[in-house]
Amino acid sequence: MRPHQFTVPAGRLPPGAIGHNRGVVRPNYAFMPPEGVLVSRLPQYDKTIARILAAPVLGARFAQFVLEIEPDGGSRGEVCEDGVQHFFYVLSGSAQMSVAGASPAELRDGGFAYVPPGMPFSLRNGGPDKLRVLGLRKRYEAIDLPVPDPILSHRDQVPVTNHTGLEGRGFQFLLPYGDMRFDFEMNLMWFKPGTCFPDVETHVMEHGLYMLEGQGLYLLGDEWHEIWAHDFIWMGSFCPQQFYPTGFSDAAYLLYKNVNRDVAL
Ligand code: UGY
Ligand code: MN
Repeated sequence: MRPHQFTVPAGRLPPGAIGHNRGVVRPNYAFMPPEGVLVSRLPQYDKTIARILAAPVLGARFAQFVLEIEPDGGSRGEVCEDGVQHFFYVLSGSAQMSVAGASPAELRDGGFAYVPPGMPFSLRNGGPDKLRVLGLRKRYEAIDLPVPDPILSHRDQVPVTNHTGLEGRGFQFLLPYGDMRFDFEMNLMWFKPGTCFPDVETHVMEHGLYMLEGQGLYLLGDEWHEIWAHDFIWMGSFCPQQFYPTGFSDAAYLLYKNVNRDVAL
């Protein structure tokens, strides 16, 4: 019998506490289902809990997190962090977002914002429901080019492309692709049922992956993991990786990837 088939009184859990934990943390990857990611509170946000998914203590060279913001909550005044870029993607609810140098905007599901290093911003819940936002912080790797401008947009404004020639793949590059001012990408990756990567990838770039829709099997190192919506994966440099969608509907994830910079020696 499976754990969810046992009837248990209110306040008790079915058996299977160990056998049904999907999460793993390894030296160069981590797979985190949301149920185990406990709550943090952050001084710069009011009426907000944060679920921190990736951080330097894990091995990642960036921080990634989900903010759950109550109505009338959000950043306390303006947030500004020297040398650090922010990226926000609205998972559900309505965000009032303002970034110095850009017109303020209301961002709904699929809306996103890029905040250049050291630029003040505010992020507030402007609706009656809880606001859920996926956030990312990354220290900017400056080169001999001006820093990027702020961006407030929506995924519907970004074309779906497919450079692979493989049926059933779709890509949305939320940040300008190939623009050397940017040192990371945030890409929506779409998969029709039956599509998968042509090869196992092994590359220097790191990933933070947030599963948005659908389900599938993810190869990390030499282990397969079953993943579905709301799961998070950190992949360190040179972590072998492959995705096989399963199920009957499209699968989609939002993928952080550090790019456009040479290896630091
Ligand atoms: O672009 C990428 O690195 C991407 N194909 N990797 C991934 O989805 N794990
Ligand atoms: Mn990859």
